Amino acid sequence: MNILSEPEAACTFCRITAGELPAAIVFEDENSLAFLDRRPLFAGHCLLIPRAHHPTLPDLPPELVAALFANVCLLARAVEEAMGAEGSFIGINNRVSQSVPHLHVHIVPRRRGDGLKGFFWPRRPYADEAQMLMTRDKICASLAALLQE
Ligand code: DGP
Repeated sequence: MNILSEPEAACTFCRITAGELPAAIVFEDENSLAFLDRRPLFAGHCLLIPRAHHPTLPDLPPELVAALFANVCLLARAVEEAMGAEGSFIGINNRVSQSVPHLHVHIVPRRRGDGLKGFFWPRRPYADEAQMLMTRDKICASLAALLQE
């Protein structure tokens, strides 16, 4: 019997949470689950997800944020230690470049000179100080509106 309802039934990560799909689980608690990414950047690359189906980080209910990020910290330490890494990359794709629409935090062990070229993003400097200040003001206005909701 399928215990998942739409859209969870169609979601790969909900199916992993429900035990319908296999995964190399490294951690679980009441609200979250972490498992090895099946297409790792490096061995030890983990994905931490909320058990409940929230598509992106902004969709995560505020009361779940602190616990999820406490687990990000815990896993970053564990993955670095377990893999003998010098550091880690923590990343979240929201919609753009997000192949599974269920919030997931990438926890990737890193070493200096490890060749991870995908994160050498081209930088686009502001044309001038005025464009930078206009950008600041637009974001401040959006934030003020959101904080009034
Ligand atoms: P992103 O591109 O940020 O949406 O990353 C999605 C990651 O999820 C990608 O690195 C591959 C991984 N992934 C997709 N499907 C599965 C799966 O069924 N099992 C596991 N373990 N990982 C998956």
